[in-house]
Amino acid sequence: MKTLWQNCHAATMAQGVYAIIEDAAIVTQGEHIHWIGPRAELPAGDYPAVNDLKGAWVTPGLIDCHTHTVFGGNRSGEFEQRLQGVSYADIAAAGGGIASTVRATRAASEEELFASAAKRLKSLLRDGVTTVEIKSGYGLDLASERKILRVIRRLGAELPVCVRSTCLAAHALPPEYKDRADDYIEHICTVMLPALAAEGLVDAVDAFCEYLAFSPAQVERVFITAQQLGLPVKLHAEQLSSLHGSSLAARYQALSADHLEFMTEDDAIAMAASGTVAVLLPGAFYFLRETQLPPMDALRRHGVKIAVASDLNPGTSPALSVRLMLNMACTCFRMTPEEALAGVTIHAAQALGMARTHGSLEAGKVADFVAWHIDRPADLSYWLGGELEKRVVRHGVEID
Ligand code: DI6
Ligand code: FE
Repeated sequence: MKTLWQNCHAATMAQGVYAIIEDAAIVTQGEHIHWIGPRAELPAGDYPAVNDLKGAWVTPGLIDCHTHTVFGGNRSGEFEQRLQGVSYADIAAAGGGIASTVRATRAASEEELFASAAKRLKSLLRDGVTTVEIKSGYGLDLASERKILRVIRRLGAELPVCVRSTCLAAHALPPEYKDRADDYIEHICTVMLPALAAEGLVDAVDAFCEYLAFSPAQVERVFITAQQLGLPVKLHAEQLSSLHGSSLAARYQALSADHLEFMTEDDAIAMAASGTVAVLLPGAFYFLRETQLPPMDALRRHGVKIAVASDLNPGTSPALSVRLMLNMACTCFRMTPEEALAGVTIHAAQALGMARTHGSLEAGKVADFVAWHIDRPADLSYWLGGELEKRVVRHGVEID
């Protein structure tokens, strides 16, 4: 059955720009967009269901392409300590930081992890998110990573959102492998990834390439294993220092390299050549009070596609709003509202390998869209948080 949605304007985001259609009409059929264009050109036909969008602006459903939504505990206590003058290094030496989240995550039941992650995910959904990527990476042993990945799958099954799962076993060194990083990488490649992939729990593989995490050589071993398993790769790269992880990611045709504050122009050239998306994470930049900006000019000049994501995690980006990330991308990174919106739609879809079916309003794509009661698309980057009046359509059906 065909459904007509009309009395709206559309920012279709095709080709990564607004590509506005004023006084648009959208015809959905089942889960897909059947036709979209100016209402004056609507094909004659029988539309048994007609929805009046009352002048709303329609955009693709938002896509948050980098989150760590599933974790135990939280670190607001550490945040408070740091503001009282305790250093990050002192906190880490006392067993805090990422290690404390790993302990809390290992101790939590699948049920507890699901309940806490569902609350956070619902918060993201209130911003019109219809697709989200969630990483493991706070378990760091086979059973705990499996537990997280199963929660990620269950979130996708039970909440009205398409969920992509990424295995980030190479996030940090677990305590039982202290001073044995190569052995842990070996364990990931020979035991964890093959088992988790065989169980159908993994859509992509990620790693943290950083002097305080894993070296490019170690990351490369993870990438080779992922490719043998037929899984696409992504990388946390150039967040705190320049190890050229983003160039390494490009060599492995990574879907994305993420963070990138310390990347070089040569890294940008390599990413442009391989079509690797630059995922910028303004929440982490802001929360860490980073001052090194990602090289926006080089990314633009070389035509690297830029996505924006929340990085929702307990240590460096406790961000529960994607629209707030749009504002931060504009204020912190000087992205335009148009670039920022492309960053949470079509370019985010590309960062997940889903651009053929998601991320823009085009005939043939999945009918995931949001009708916003706003004056113009820039309002999505303009307002700082809060909630905007909107209607969300997922797979052609309106959801609450
Ligand atoms: N980069 C980050 O900012 C987070 N992970 C990563 O790879 C930090 C995670 C944490 O501190 O819990
Ligand atoms: Fe991250």
